[in-house]
Amino acid sequence: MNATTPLWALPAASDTASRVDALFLVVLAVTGAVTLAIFAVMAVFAIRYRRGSPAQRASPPTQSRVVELTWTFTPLAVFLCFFAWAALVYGSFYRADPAAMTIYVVGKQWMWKAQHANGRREIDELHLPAGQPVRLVLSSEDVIHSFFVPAFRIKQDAVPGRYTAISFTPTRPGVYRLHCAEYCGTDHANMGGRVYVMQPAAFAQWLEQGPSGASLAAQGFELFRRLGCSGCHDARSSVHAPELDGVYGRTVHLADGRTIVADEPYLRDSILLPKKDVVAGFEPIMPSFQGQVSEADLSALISFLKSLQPGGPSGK
Ligand code: HEC
Ligand SMILES: [Cu+2]
Repeated sequence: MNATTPLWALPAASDTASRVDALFLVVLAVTGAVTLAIFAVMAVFAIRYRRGSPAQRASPPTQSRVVELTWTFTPLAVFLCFFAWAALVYGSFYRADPAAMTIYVVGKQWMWKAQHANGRREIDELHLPAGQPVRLVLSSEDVIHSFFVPAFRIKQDAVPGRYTAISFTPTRPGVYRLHCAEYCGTDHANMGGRVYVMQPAAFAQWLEQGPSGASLAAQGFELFRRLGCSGCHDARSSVHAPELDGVYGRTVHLADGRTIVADEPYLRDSILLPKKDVVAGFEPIMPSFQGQVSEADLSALISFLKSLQPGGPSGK
């Protein structure tokens, strides 16, 4: 899409876009039809009962239960259908395909930084393969930003201190605009860039190019040793700390009786706020790494923890 493309010609470049558009068009059609019908009836009545017309005006009806029930419950039913449909569409943004490719995206005044699993990084650009489900895990280094790609019809806040995620499948190769949709300071209007949806083969080639560094999980392993995590969490360590193999997706029993599924937000909190969710059977001796790790470090550490799956490192 370029600057001269009119808004109504905005392409639908993802599965979410088609779902949002279908809902929007049906709501527009139904409310538009009702609006036209109301204006038509108004016009008919204005003409029929105009001053001096021979219309019958004696004893107008004052009450009709059938009419009142109909105009109350028909719109209610129609709007509840819209609500249910919209809830399904909304829910689909947050239900990731198990095969989805995870990309970490960090908002920062005033840029978007992305990290792919193989270690490739980009700024104000995001390359994606067509037809492959992706899941963006968003965070922020300063204030609230909002990741907005109109051609995908997705808009998701990136909030400091926590992870948010959104899932979709890009469907149409092309170049689309990326914006920040949450006022975040002086250069907010310039915060954004381009999303490139590529054919899978071209994407695989792109991913291999560029500065060849370690994968995100390998960078995480490096940090895991450098920050001293392994000193406690290594199987040979004398410190009583949980075994981290297969931690991602595990159901964790906490000291206060709650159970929680170890997802990315949980792993994040384990590192930054270890006292928040203390694992049952362990002493709360783990120090907080708040201020010692950047958002980029966190995504590397979490990728590493996720790669510690019983099935072997996956790097997803
Ligand atoms: C001083 C020892 C120590 C260090 C250093 C340490 N941890 Fe821990 N960690 C623990 C203990 C003890 C627990 C269990 C109690 C708790 O939940 O706070 C734990 C819990 C965790 C959990 C939750 C595990 C589960 O089964 O749910 C994760 C994830 C974790 N640590 C990751 C890390 C990472 C990553 C680092 C390095 C950045 C690190 N830890 C450094 C001792 C440590
Ligand atoms: Cu912003």
